[in-house]
Amino acid sequence: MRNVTVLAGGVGGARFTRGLLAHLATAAPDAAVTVIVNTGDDMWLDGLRICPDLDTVMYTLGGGINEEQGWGRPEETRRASSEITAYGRGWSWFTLGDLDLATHIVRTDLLRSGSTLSEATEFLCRRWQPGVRLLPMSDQPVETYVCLDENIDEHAAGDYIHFEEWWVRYRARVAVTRFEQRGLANAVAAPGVLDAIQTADLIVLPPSNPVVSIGTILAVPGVRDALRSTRALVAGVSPIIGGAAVRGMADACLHTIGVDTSALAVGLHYGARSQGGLLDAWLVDETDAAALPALTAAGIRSAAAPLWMTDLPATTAMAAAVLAL
Ligand code: FO1
Repeated sequence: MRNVTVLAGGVGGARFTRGLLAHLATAAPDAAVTVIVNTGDDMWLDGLRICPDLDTVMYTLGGGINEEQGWGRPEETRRASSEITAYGRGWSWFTLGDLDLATHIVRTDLLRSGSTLSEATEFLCRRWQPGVRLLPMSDQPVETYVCLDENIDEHAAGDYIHFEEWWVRYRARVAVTRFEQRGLANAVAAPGVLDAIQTADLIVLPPSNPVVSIGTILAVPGVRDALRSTRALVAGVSPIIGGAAVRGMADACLHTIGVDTSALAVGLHYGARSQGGLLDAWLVDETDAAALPALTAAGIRSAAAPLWMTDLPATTAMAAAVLAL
């Protein structure tokens, strides 16, 4: 087990990867891990380039994450963002903490000086030392927008708003009709991304949001084909336990694309590699063990294990279960 590649979104992907690293430290000490991260949540805010999922993975693996929140820094203050709000600028409902702002300022400084997002990410990782190679899915901007199905505040049905506004301001409780990844047409996989998929021994789809996180990475030209042709085994971990999203509002996203909120439905949504899909294996929680026969019948090797990512031992055990599968 020398090369492991993870396709990750934010909190779920970061926490799982932390467990994976802990497990590999004993099970396969010479393994190298590459994490390909969704950049569809990225945006320009207050003149700064915000990359929520890259920062969540970097902080989580680098020891700088606010553990309760799963994003941002611990012991944060909001003095600068309060001042920005006092000017009537920015998003008052989106917390840019003072410590977190330093990351956005340094990244934006690098981007304005001509660095690519990959180069800026590598620079930031020199400080945080996440213990993985952290790759944005693309160096070209790709932003997820959602189409509102109803009027709310200053928005009307049919309007598109940035995913983060839907997610943070409205907690995904406003009905949307579709997702649009803006910029995809001009996006290419970032340097090293396709190679990390093609040369991996194992590829893991962690319990990130299958629609707006994993789904966005899969939409980058060439990624899905690389996953289909790689010699690596592709194993996924269900983000749904007992018919409910483990975290975030994945159920709202799945509903929008017409996929049931169940471990079985998401596994079938990714599909069996033997049937042109992505998965060789799919790990579900013990409460969803009833789904195993249907998954096996669909050509997806499956098993049940505890999937609540309560702490590091739990995520380490999850990683062990994936590798055993
Ligand atoms: N999530 C929230 O629920 N509220 C916030 O105010 C918020 C601010 C924020 C700032 C920087 C950042 O990197 C992430 C932030 N997040 C916030 C989390 C973010 O919405 C999610 O991590 C992902 O976008 C969804 O996977």
